[in-house]
Amino acid sequence: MIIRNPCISNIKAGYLFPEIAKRRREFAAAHPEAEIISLGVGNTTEPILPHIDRGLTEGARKLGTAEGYSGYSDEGLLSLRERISEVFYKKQFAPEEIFISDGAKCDIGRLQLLFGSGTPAAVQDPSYPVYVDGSVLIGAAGPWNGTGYQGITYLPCTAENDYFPDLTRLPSQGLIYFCSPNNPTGAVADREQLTALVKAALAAGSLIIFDAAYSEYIRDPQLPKSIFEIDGARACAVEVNSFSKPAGFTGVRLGWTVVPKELRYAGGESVNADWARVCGTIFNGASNISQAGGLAALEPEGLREIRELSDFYLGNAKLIRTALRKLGISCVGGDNSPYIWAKFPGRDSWEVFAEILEQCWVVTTPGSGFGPAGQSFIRFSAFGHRSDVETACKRLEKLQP
Ligand code: PL4
Repeated sequence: MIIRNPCISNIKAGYLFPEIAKRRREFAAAHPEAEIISLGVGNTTEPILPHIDRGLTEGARKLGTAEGYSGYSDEGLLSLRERISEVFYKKQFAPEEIFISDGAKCDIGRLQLLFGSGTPAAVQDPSYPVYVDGSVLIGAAGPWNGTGYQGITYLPCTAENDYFPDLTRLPSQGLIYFCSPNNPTGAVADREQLTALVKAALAAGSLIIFDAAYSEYIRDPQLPKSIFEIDGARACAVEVNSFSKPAGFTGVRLGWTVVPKELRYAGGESVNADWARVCGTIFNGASNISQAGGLAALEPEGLREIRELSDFYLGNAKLIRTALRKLGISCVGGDNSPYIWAKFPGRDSWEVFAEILEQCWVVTTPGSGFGPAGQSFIRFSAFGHRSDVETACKRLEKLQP
């Protein structure tokens, strides 16, 4: 029979979110009376708001007409790429530098393929598991050495360093996955910190994959929403972003990646040209309907709706944070991000996850699933109906911190 891909054998555990779903199913099967509420996976719950919804339905309707029909749109609608440049980047990028995708996670996977198995990587610890698991799957990292995967530099981000890593440990000529606002801690790097990151990446000859999937949750006007607000970033960074969390497109699927033209490899070749080559080979473009929705989302009324929707989830975040603090549980995040990062000193994350599920019927995400520095933490997601969040907060009072 065919031999298993050894990179897959290197993966230590199941992917975090299906593992949580499995444990939820097992608990529900054993306790059919439990009315479970999820503050686990960061999955949007509220209906798409009317203007954006009209964009989507109109996009679908047009496909049924001779004048409005369209087929493949590999690199994305020109009008959408231009509008993204205008809304998010003060028009600093040409349309050829913006690639429309079916979401940030899918682009992270394709970026991993672009840089291949020989490139070392550094991650914020804790961080979104796709950076590490995807690196293992393509053979850029692994096997597991007891505390982490070989080939990955884990950069602890804790209260002690203000959730910003020690940049002296960056790999040379490697990838740096950096997510701000961070999933799971909710920490947002300030301008000074991102300037230091860009300088360090340039000095190390490394490339930053900046994940800005939660940028529309930033409310503090002093905090940068994009790595491209920082001088020098065009020579050392790509940015992935998404309509999932701001517009409720987790199921619709739409995102984008910015790859500046001046970004070069050590040998002088263009990263932008290679990215176009990789995407052209293994991706056939985002859905035309999603893109029509994305265009509506970036019109003034759509942007107002993005603000309204993200304000709603931030309202949930405030309720969760307040409830936890009232119980004496120390936590951060939730002010410029939809995640609250709560500490349970000396405890195992999965044990606390089980306790919250059993005592409160609330699903959370164990911090250790985001990296070694996440041990003893729990992530609470603010994506939920308001009544569910209120009920969950009430039930959390059963916890003994
Ligand atoms: C569960 C930092 C959530 N099945 O929807 P996309 O692909 O545009 O964006 C995904 C994404 C990208 N970057 C960051 C993210 O946190 C996410 C989504 N993360 C979470 O609970 O951490 C959903 C996870 C989903 C998944 O595996 O992505």
